[in-house]
Amino acid sequence: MDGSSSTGQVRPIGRRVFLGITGLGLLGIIFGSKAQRSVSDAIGSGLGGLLPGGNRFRIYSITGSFPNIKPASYKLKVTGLVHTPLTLSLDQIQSMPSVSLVKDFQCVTGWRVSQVPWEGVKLSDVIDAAGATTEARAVEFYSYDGADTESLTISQARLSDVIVAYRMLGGPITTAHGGPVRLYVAPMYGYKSLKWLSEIRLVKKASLGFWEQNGYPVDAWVGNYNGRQDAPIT
Ligand SMILES: Nc1nc2c(c(=O)[nH]1)N[C@H]1C(S)=C(S)[C@@H](COP(=O)(O)O)O[C@H]1N2
Ligand SMILES: [Mo]
Repeated sequence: MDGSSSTGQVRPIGRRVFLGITGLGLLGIIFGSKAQRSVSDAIGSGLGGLLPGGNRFRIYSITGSFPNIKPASYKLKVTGLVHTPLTLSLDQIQSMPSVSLVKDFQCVTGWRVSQVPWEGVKLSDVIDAAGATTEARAVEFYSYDGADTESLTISQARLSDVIVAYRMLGGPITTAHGGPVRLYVAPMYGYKSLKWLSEIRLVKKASLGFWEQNGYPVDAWVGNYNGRQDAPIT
């Protein structure tokens, strides 16, 4: 499996197991501890032990493996209802105006990581670089894993805390966390933050993404979920 050599004793739970025996609650594909970067490791926060779940990311992959993408060969396509379809290299993305955010990351299954530093470019700037046509009402996202898909409405996609991220936790986004480039949709549950982003496609109406086909809400605002109250991401 790509990435296993750098992550120690990794034992991913992949798609076959999920489809065979689990529901979404167990889809959490939890890798060995070396694959996880906690905020306390990365930025020296002492909060980790106080939060349920230990303030740690769980590393998720629907496929049970990681696409291994060299930063120098990474490409992001912007397609669909745009005036100028684009294929952007990592250098080109990084030469656009950048934004830095420090915000919590909340998975719908309950774990939360506080005050994660993120850096990237606004999704709305990427959309504007290609020029959405007036017909474009939604945005679909595709992953180099060939499995995960997501979507947002055009107005959600234009929020200033929805970014095409290339740094998190104080460094380049690792392969396990979806590098070189992933989405970070701050106000929504973590399943919207698609990893190994390959394509942004402007459409009239979005088709259901992977997690939505499996029962998660299309509008994933962090808040009340299944009776659990999650503090909004501010
Ligand atoms: N390509 C891809 N992106 C994904 C997922 C996935 O399995 N594959 N899992 C999602 C879910 S449910 C969460 S909570 C976050 C977890 O991010 P992490 O693996 O960096 O902790 O990634 C999201 N993006
Ligand atoms: Mo999640």
